[in-house]
Amino acid sequence: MFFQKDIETMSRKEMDAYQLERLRWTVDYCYRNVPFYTKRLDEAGVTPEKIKSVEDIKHIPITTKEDLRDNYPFGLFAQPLNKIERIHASSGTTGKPTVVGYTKADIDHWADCVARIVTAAGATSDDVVQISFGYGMFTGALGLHYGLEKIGAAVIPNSSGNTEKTLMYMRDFGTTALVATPSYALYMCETAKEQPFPMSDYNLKLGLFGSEGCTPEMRSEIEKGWGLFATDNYGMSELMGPGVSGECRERDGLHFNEDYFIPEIINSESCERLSEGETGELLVTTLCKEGIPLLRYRTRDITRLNYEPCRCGRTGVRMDKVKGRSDDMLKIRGVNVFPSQIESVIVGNEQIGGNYQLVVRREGFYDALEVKVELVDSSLLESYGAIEKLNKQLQHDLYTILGIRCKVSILEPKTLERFVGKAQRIVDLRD
Ligand code: DLL
Repeated sequence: MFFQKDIETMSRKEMDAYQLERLRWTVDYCYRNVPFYTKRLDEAGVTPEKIKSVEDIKHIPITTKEDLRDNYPFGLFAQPLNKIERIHASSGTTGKPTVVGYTKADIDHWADCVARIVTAAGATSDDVVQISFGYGMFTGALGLHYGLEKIGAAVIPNSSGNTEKTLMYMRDFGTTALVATPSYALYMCETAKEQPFPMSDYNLKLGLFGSEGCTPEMRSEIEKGWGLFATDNYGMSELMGPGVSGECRERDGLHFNEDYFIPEIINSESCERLSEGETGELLVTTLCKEGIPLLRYRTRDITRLNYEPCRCGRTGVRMDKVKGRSDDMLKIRGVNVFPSQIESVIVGNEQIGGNYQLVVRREGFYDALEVKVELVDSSLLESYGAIEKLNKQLQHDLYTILGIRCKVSILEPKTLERFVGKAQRIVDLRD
């Protein structure tokens, strides 16, 4: 079993001492190997000697995605390419991707981080795991792949797409665990139910989901559909990929791999550090990375940290499920709207499916939000009264949760696009 007790149950005092040593190492390593950081740290007057406690991290300048883009492709690498064993890139849809490189040690550490988290989620060497993330530049598939191999699971690298074949492998190989985005796991379930095979032909017990948000309502829909136990896994290519944090069986926050990463929470607008327990944007500093170490990297993800030990016995800090991103948070008529809030209303309604699309338009001086949803049963369309009632109900529920009115369009089943990777739910038609 890949439970690293000495690290995972360390006291806060021991972890602080460990992190302090690694933080000093990282600052020094960045200073010596990355000209971008030499300049940044000089400007800020930060030297490793000035870091006397983990708290002193606040004096280090913040690194952003723009810094990575400005230094595209390899400008922030701390090692020459002959020391780099693997290159990945982010899955961003706009502009140049952010490129990351891993040394041999980075790849080993990455596998350890993932192995720890999937073990906490309940995966073992008895599992047959199907990886339905896209293999390629995306870190999700290979990250989980190496971590699961490390714990001795039988890994099926079937990638995303070709859903019918994926389902055939799942039935024929007796797959016990599925790795996918939650939206793809739901779509796979929808497809499985349309096929002439009973759901009892599947043997799934564990879902290792991640790479995008998933509301509790959507998670329970996936769990009911497949009859599995689902955990949430968080990560980011710039930091490593999956393996930054993940849920254990208690599912009471995502355990952070604190010996590899220091998390902080800041206010997205002022960039001020927030106190323990406050919700804000996650900043992460890598502690062991050689290929591309990052100091105080802005993730744009909104969450909260909890330093209480977990019921599972692990003592490290846990982060809440990501509430949304500060940059895909929609501002509608001055109100902050997170797609996850809308998702919780949609998935909680039994007459409509889990797929939805949010369209934002400018109407006159105002922003208007349209929420497109799909019916589960198309026969409802025959009753105008029933559709009208459902529409009013959804508008009311959305208003209650968002505090703004929006238009609801109820569509026939399976009209909206399906995604095999991260779902793209927002269509913003404002300039
Ligand atoms: O999505 C890494 C990953 C792969 C994590 C597989 C977990 C499982 P990127 O493609 O660089 O990396 O996207 C990173 O995805 O900043 C979040 O906004 C979002 N994200 C990742 N995991 C979660 C999650 C991978 N569990 C960006 N919940 C991050 C919500 C998530 N959002």
